[in-house]
Amino acid sequence: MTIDISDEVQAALDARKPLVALETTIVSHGMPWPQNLDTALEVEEIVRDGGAVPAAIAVLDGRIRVGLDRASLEQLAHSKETLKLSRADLAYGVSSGKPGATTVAATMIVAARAGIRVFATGGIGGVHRGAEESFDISADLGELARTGVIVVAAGAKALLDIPKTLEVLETMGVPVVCHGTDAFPAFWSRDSGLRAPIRLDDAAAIAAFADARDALALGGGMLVANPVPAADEIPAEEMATHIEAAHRDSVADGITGKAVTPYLLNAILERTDGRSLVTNIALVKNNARLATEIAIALAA
Ligand code: PSU
Ligand code: MN
Repeated sequence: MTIDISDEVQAALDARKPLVALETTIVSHGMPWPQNLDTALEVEEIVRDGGAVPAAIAVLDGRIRVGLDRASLEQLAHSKETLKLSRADLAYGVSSGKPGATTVAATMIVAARAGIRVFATGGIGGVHRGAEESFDISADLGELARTGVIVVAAGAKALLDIPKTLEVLETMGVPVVCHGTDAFPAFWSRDSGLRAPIRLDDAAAIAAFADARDALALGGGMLVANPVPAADEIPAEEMATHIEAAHRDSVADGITGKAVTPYLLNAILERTDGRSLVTNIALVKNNARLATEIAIALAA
């Protein structure tokens, strides 16, 4: 086996304690230094304070690692060489021995192997704008369809094509549960203008729904869309101009493949003078809180 589980995570698994998986692409490619490391450490603290055990996932020295110490998180946060690993190249991270951070898709794969049912992140990948030309659809969507992990995210970024993203999720049979809202959230903004496919108002209801899916052996995961707190949101109208501009730049610069999402996140960070990052950090922490509550409800 190439999966190394930390002592803390293994002890929690053995004792059937609640666990929350965490991705690391958000650390290596999603946020700048040093906010990326600070946020990763604070998110772990939020999970612990809430009564669960955090399990950050990455590939280091040819081993898949579940449960990372500070030095490992720091390495991922600092290194320009860190690979962004999804389903297609997770095993390349292992065979090459290069350090790799895991996307939502790859984190789901590893979490499921380790027996962790809940995972907190910022936003999922989805159908990109212009996908009818570029065919750029994140592997995160296919993974949600096949791997049984509950992913808590602040919806999908408005720099994606949100209507198409929701259509693909529905086609693939992935439940989209909006937490405490009738509107599907758009990452930095609370309302994408699209309706919640399913609304549930607390962790207990979400856990009961997940258990009902398991009882039916439906397979696959689910997306829990948790809106950013109102105090931290940037309204959709305001984001729209920045997103348009960032998207135009990415096309003009010929950005393709896995470079697209990190490019857009950075372009928007610059265009909002860093405000998008403040919002991003707030929503990740908010998702860690809800994921912890869901993990506890599932363990009860
Ligand atoms: N959204 C963010 N920050 C991120 C990502 C998404 O706000 O860092 C990362 C996640 O790891 C997600 C990945 O799984 O980007 C999606 O990349 P792609 O679109 O290339 O599949
Ligand atoms: Mn892509």
